[in-house]
Amino acid sequence: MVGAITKSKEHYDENMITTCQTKKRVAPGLLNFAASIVALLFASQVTAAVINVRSYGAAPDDSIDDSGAIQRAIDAAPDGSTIYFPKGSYLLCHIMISNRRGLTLSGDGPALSILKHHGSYSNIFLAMNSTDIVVTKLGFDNNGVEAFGGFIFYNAKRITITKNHFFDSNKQPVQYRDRYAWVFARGRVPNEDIIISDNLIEDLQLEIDFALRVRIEGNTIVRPVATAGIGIFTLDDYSFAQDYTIQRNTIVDPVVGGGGIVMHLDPPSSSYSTMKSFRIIDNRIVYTRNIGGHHASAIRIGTGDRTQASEGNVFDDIVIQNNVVYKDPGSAYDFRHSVIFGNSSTTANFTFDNTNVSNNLIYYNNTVGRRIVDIRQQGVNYIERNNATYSVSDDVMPPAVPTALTSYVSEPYVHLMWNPSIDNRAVDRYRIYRNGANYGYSSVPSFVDRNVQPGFEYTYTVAAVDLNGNESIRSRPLAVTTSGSAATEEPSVAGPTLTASPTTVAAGRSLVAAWKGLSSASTVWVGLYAPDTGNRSYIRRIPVSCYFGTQQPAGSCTFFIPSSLTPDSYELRLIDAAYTSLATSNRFTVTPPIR
Ligand SMILES: [Ca+2]
Ligand SMILES: [Ca+2]
Repeated sequence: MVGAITKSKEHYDENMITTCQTKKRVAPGLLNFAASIVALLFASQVTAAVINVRSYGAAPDDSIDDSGAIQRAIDAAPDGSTIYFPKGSYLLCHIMISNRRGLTLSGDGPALSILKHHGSYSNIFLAMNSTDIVVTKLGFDNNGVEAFGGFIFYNAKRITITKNHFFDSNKQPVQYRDRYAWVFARGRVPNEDIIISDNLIEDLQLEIDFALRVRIEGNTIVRPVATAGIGIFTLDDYSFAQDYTIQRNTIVDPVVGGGGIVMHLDPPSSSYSTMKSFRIIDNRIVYTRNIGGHHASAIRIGTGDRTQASEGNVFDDIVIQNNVVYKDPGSAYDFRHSVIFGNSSTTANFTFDNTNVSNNLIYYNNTVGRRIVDIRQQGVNYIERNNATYSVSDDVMPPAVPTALTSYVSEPYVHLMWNPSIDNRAVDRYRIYRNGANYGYSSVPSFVDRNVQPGFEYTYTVAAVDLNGNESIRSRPLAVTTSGSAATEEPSVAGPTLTASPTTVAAGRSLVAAWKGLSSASTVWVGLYAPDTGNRSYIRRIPVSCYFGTQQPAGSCTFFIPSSLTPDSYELRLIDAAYTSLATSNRFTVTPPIR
């Protein structure tokens, strides 16, 4: 049936719940409610604190379930506390945050502190009637939850979810059931004031139903599995969703029932619902070269089935502007309807009022004449203009902006980490900026800055670069202040150092590369570079063993300068196998060859 999309009904159901793997739990209900009231009363008498889950018995990186310990830590935490997950992988499920206010869940970064689903409950966290919750710097692993899943909120207010990574180490079939990272479901009262920013979500979906004032910004969502990458649904009659800003997100391969961004009646027969004041702007929806199949639109609003009658529904004040849709020329995927689709009919009986679909940019080799924009039942004050289509033969799509740039302080260095970026083909490297200037490259989503002084603030941003040289938007900036006071004399250098001598050498001759302070046994090279180039752009390199023997903490090699090298200023770098620069030498001048 053309246009028929009905979501799987896999919403929260207490009857589905069994237990976590290794402990007996009381099903949520009056007992738990009473317990959380006790916890709340107890909590209010205690000063807010940082609660380390390990001090409540949680033990990472073993095979033992940590749900009980984590639940005890949360229940004992006073309002305003931070529940801290030191780095490691914790096993848990169905942690209840019930009638709580002012809790922060935080870790050492989404690559280091992992909360992995374990057992047969259908969720990792369930937050009921709770306000002022922050979730940050954590990795979540749905680990094969078959339906629903993830971190679920009901009746939530003032929730901030930022700098996390949600993934699934046990991927399930696609186009089968909706499976979530974060889901705000329909409870007694609307969810309000929700911010979801700077997160990476892979093989799972994001859904925010029945809510007021929602900001979904700067996230990357890869391979949603059933209905939508970012979905907003009514979930029966008399629902509403209002004041949503969905901007600067990247959605990759949403080959799902609905599309990349979807706001739908659910079920299509639902009535008397309002979806009003949506700003869907500056998002990128990307179909990679490896994706096939067809069905979804990039952005889809209205109903999943316009043959079903409904009444009293309002779709009003919807702006879909400046979005980019890119279909890689190698992709076998094709749209079944239009790229941006507003689905209604005289039977569905609602119109799209005060709707503006403008300045969207579509890279698409449209060989079958699909409509780019098709909004049915255009209502009052409908505007549609400047939606341009370009055919594409090469990769012009930069990678998604790196998310969740965080630092893990390990004095005296600054260790930076971020979520992997996603490209329609492949990310080649990451470019690190310090205080706004190009500072280096990394082939992996981390970087160690060894050239820092105590008592200084450094501001970093990171961009991803693909094989074609397309560079992403830079990440959100991260300011890191090193501890200690600013040095008044020559700072002691704790990291490796490298010197090149003499400082003038003719092409075709040699200089001496000398290093000290190497502590790692990993493969390290001395490379010849033009200044301000990436670490992969070496002109020549040799192992610090000078091709023989073993690597020593300190030593020197004779370094041959090719006779073909253009006379200019150059430098040597110590680089490891991951192309991280451990040290940069003094610069030296290469003069024309002596003939
Ligand atoms: Ca454990
Ligand atoms: Ca690309």
